[in-house]
Amino acid sequence: MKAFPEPIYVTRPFMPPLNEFSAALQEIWDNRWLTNRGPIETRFEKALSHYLNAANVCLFNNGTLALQIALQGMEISGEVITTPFTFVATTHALFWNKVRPVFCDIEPNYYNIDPDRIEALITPWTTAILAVHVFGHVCCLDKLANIAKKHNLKLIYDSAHAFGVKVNGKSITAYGDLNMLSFHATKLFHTFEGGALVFQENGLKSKFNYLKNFGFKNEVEVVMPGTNAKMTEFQALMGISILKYFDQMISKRKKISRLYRERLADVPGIIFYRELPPEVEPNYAYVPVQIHEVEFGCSRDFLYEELKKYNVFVRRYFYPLISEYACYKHVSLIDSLKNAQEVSKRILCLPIYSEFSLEDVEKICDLILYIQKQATFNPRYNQMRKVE
Ligand code: T4K
Repeated sequence: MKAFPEPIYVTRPFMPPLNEFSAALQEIWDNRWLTNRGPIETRFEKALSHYLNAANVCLFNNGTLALQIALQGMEISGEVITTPFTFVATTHALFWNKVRPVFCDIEPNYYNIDPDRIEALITPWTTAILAVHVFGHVCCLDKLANIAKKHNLKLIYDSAHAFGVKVNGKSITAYGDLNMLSFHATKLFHTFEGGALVFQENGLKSKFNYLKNFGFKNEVEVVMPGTNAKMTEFQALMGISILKYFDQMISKRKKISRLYRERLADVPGIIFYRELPPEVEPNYAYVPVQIHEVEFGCSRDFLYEELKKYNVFVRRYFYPLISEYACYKHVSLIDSLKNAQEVSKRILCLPIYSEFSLEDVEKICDLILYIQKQATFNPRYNQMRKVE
């Protein structure tokens, strides 16, 4: 098999046509207004509110700071029950608010927090559940809402992966007390860097606006110790420019995602997540598969390394688990995290992005099957097995 002539990454950002974007930049040049609540940010916020059908949207310069500010603004304290199978920023946002993360295991179908294990972890110090719609797979919304209500906990969703996902015709951001969205370059919808909070309680809006702008109420009043987490006009412009292509992007990604499933779902040892329920309209943000070494014929890590030789750079999102990172190893574990550990050892995210051709998807699938065939006879693989 031949290597790809150019590197194939797990994702590439969607770029709007350059002539369109550069023409739109004229407005920023004319305004000479670059940040601090410019007109384009205001326009983007309105456009998003409309797209998400949400009354309360607040923009930020990235998702991590958005989540940190959300926790601070909502006065979350003590302990928060969360998943270890996510990007490390989810837990960092708790840490920066001096809140103790209590890791709860995930369910094996979609890799989200297992609602049936949450109640056993609730203590008098628990103030919230911080769940993640990992890979854009929807959490058990009803179960989580019931637990939160029963125990008077805030229900916060890290929806960094879930922009564009709908449930029963409503945006995913309509569920829970608050949702954080990430618009990082690696997300299917991006603003270079960026993020947003979408929330139900009207009163939080001014608090979030203060917190992201040093706490300024006006020129002479600082009403709380805020930080700087403002979105720039350039970021907002990128958001507006991409929003109009978003539906097209999703339908392209759907084809890519389907093709991977068609080609690989029946291969022994390659496990796809369970098909999403009919009430969910997915965004096809990621193509996560699990590689089961015995049935597949080689390990996830061997496949990951071999693919690199063919110029294919897939990612092991999310390995290691957050609870295994040096900075969180001290967090005592109450739950066993057995599923999370298993999934983390086997997960591999395959390349998907809007401009990725179906021919290249076919080639990646052929390559995976080729590496599988070669593995048994490959001395490097046998060496790796001995070391393990
Ligand atoms: N919560 C969750 C569940 C999240 O997944 C994230 C972010 C957050 C919270 C925090 O949101 P932000 O503060 O980021 O808004 C990437 C992203 O940096 C991170 O945003 C994302 N999650 C995470 C899942 O993935 P890395 O370390 O894998 O990124 P990197 O730079 O290795 O990029 C991956 C691939 O993407 C590259 O191999 C090539 C391609 N790429 C990347 C960039 C930045 C491009 O083609 N162009 C680019 O500009 O973390």
